Amino acid sequence: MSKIKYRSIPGMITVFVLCICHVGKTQGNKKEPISQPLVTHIYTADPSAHLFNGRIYIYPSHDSATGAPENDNGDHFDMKDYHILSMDAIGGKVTDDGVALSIKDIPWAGRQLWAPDAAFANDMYYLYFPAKDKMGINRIGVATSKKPGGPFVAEKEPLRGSYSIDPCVFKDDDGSFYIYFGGIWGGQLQRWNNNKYDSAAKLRQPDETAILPRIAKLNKDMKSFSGEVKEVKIVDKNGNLFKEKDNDKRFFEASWMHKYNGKYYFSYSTGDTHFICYAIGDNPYGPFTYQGVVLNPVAGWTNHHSIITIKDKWYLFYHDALLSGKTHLRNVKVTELKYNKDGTIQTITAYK
Ligand code: FUB
Repeated sequence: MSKIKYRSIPGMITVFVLCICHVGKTQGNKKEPISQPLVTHIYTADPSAHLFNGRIYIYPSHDSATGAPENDNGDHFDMKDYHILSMDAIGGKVTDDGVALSIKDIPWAGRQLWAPDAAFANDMYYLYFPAKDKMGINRIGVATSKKPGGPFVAEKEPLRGSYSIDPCVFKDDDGSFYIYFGGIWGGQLQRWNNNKYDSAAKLRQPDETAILPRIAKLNKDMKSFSGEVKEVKIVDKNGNLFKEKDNDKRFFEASWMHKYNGKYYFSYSTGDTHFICYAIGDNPYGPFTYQGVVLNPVAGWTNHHSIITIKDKWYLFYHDALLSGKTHLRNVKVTELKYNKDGTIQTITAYK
């Protein structure tokens, strides 16, 4: 997520232009959103959806206006707890199971509970979440519950060897679990090279290869990494890695993995260009070959999603800031996702 540039002058202009475009689309030109917020009693974002016991569970960030100042560190994304949403079917009544985990109950966390994900294994539900530790370094934690809607109890320490933001936990058909993570700019991924932290490390220059998301296999305990954290290669059709200047295609944040017809689909946000893109590979580690756009930019600055199948249909869960008009106060939504015969995804625009 942008913690710096979209608060700089060019970034502010980008946000302003995007807002104007969306207002124009949704009001001036009488364009309407294709989906309504799933809930409006709280602001929610970054929806990671799963089907557990035949019920749809959505693990979102819980946006709130805490009055934290807007600054280069993104302090106004000051989320303090998680609420889990669930429903029997798409279009059905959405239930909010209340506070599932609060930052005050996470011993290692300092602030900012950002985009989470969840998994089921060992007769237990695992909630994976990023937060800044007490030193201000983004780490990924895990919490457990016997129920998919929580409440969850956090481990005393973050996952050993974890860093940055936006965990996505994927279960492969052989029962192995993998965790994808990372986010540049405010997500601090640029500070991690060869899994070592350098607080002074800078963002890449336009002609340098883009920073890559990360993957680790999870051990059976679901609370530790099996082996080293690796980079996930996203390449163009010629097998070349993207450069930083390819910022309409290169990885920024919001990893998601799903499998379709035996292929691995890695999708992600391009951040400062606001697309959800995807790339296809033959195994969980990649490389993944860039294919195109899943979701065009939405109202607000951030774009973050998940993709799951329910009863032979596929769905995209996403968020936008149409209702509040404020980048840090978002609402989660869902719409159907369709494939072409060749396995490519039909691009979605969230406004008619
Ligand atoms: O919600 C906080 C952050 O905003 C997430 O971690 C990013 O993916 C962006 O959506």
